[in-house]
Amino acid sequence: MFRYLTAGESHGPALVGILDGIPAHLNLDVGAIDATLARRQGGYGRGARMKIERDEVEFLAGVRGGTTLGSPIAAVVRNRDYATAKVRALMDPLTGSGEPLTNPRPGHADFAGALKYRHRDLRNVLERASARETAMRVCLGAICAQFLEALGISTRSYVQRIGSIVSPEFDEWNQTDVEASDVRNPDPGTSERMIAAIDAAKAAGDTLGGGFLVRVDGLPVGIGSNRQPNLRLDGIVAGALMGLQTVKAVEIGLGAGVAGKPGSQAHDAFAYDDAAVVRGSNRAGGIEGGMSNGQPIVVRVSVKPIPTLSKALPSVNLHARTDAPATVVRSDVCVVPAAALVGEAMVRLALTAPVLEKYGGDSMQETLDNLRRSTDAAAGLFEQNEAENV
Ligand code: EPS
Repeated sequence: MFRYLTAGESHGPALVGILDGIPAHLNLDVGAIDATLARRQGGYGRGARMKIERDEVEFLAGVRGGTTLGSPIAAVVRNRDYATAKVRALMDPLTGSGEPLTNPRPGHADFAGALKYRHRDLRNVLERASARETAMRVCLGAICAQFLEALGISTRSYVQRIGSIVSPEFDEWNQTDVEASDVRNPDPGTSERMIAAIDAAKAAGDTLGGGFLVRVDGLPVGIGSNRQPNLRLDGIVAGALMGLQTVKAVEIGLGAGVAGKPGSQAHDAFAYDDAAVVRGSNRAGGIEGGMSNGQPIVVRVSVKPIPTLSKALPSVNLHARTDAPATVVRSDVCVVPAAALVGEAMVRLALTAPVLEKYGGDSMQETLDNLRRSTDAAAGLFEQNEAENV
């Protein structure tokens, strides 16, 4: 069974992650993991905290000489902010204390979490709810990226929307154009308009949401299952993305747009091209019957504007029991570019489990052998006569 866990408060000493179930003998490129962590820290619209942090992975277990051992992988990303005396006094695990935060931010975990855990200081909720935690998800997802890439499965994304600025749709795009854009959109004109929108929101004391598209190439047919609801690949992918802070909607393929289409315009017709079965479209987004169908997986994700506004929203002071503006803390204006990278990580983490369920393997060699046998069998299925086929 493949599984992962993260722990860590936004201003505590570190973020910690455990990844259990990655086969032995995966050669890890640690530089690539750190480069992915650095990309998540970028993006136009990030706040002052990102000038303090320089996220880097440190392995504590499961890796020797740069290669996975098959044992649980334990990883740490330290919070540099914790090095300051002020933050340490607030957050030291044994002695930390400070003035309580009392005014919940509408849209944040503050209010529900305070009542749920019986915390009178909202800091005890917001520390874990903070999207700082996504640095560890990206770290673990970057390990999964290397596992999946060894199997020929790659994942990428671009930002599709920031506030009211909507990008043209790209079926194909050049990833270097995405990397060159501060808002991770491949079109320079769209990027400029998105940046201007973020500047305007910042000047108004406001925040902006938006959306991103994630695409997976190379996923073999038959990942996920129609056997039970919780095994369906669409549910697994959507659930993972909905588990990311700020995400409010996930669409696969045509998504919500399918509701208005007649059946004749909603599906992907089959045809033969020489001996190969081909499809002229990918309206299903690569998933049919809860299983991958061999086409790219295409997922669109919508995220809300973050709830920490410098021009505070109306709220209450839960201690004084009066109306009062929401707590204002240092924060970002727009996190959509970073969220796109975390979305990629969530998709990789989500796919690793059903991929391992199908191919298994305690070592990379075994997983790759199983994959090869399975794809060979699928390719030859209708070439053989029935007797050979059993
Ligand atoms: C966040 C608030 C900001 C962000 C943080 C998420 O942190 P701080 O309160 O320290 O300024 O920078 O994001 C990160 C630290 C990160 O690594 O993404 C929040 O309240 O969610």
